[in-house]
Amino acid sequence: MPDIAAVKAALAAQRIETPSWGYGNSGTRFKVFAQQGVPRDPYEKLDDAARVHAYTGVAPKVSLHIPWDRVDDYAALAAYAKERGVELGAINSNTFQDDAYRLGSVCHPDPAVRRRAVRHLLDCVDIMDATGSADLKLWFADGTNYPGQDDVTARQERLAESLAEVYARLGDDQRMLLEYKFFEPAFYTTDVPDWGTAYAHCLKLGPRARVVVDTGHHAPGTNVEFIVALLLREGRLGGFDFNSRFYADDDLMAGAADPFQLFRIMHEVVRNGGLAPAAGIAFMLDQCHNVEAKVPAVIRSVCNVQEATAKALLVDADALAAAQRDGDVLAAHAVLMDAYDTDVRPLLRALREERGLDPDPVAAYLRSGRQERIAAERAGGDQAGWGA
Ligand SMILES: [Mn+2]
Repeated sequence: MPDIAAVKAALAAQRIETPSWGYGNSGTRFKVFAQQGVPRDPYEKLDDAARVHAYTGVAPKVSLHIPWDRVDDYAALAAYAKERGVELGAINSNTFQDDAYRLGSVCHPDPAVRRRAVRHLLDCVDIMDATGSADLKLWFADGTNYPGQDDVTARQERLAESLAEVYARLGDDQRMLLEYKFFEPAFYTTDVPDWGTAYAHCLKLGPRARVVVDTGHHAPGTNVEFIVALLLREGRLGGFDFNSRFYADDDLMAGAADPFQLFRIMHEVVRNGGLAPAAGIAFMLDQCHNVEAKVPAVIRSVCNVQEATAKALLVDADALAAAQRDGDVLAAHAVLMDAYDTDVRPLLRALREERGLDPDPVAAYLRSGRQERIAAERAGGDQAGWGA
């Protein structure tokens, strides 16, 4: 059986990165809903992220999105984060909100548009230099809507050239994380639609290019944990964008729609050594709160990832291996399900208390009165929001 002290140590060492855009206003393509107390600038987003870390103890990093988190002095922003007990994580690029990008960015048929997009990506690396961020996270909205609209192969060539230029600019301790998504906003072809395309580009680029698995970016029924196991085996999994979905890229709270899938993913992570810091896996959230309050929703997601990790750590690896070796299908499945069916909440409550944290981070945050305080303090000004 797994050693509980070792399970607790692994859980205490896990690092979950929260997204700056998870604290701002968001919505659907129909409407962005404003909430009281939402941050008005990147500094206030960091204040929120710091509270998530303070209550959970496992969320010390914050991903930024450029230009949504644009500031004059990125070193000052990094210093501000540090003062609050968090640090800046991945820099997410944005090549999908300019009019110039109607037909794509790094895959656009016009070299001038491609240059503009690459320039933005290079600017993001400059920001990484200033913030100390190690990861450049790339997702491209590039694709086509109609057969014949553009040359699919030429688009791949343009993508490869653009990525190579940015990769060459990275420092030795910086990585490129390439995210895929099977459709949307393009509906006929997408230029990085799946892990295989991302992996092929990463292989050509070099060892510091890795694939990001956003759990909401697959066709229904896709076996995401298989992709995770394969990329880990190849040393090319860079990290996760955790969120959950019922239909498409729903960006709901991680672990809300399918906690069993999150467990199966974390089982492959644990099985393949992905929790060890040396594996370099970034456990990031990418969610867009819409109808629920921001900070408690991020806390909830962090806790959900923690619960799935705890269950994965409780899998009796020896018993599982023995059952698999014996070809005992039912026994092997039962070993996995025993771990999944374990109520890990007492374990996590105990772990938090041992670390001087409240056993129930969401309740503790709500009890603190901070939500009401920021609603009053942050009245006026322009709230940060999706698309801004
Ligand atoms: Mn994502």
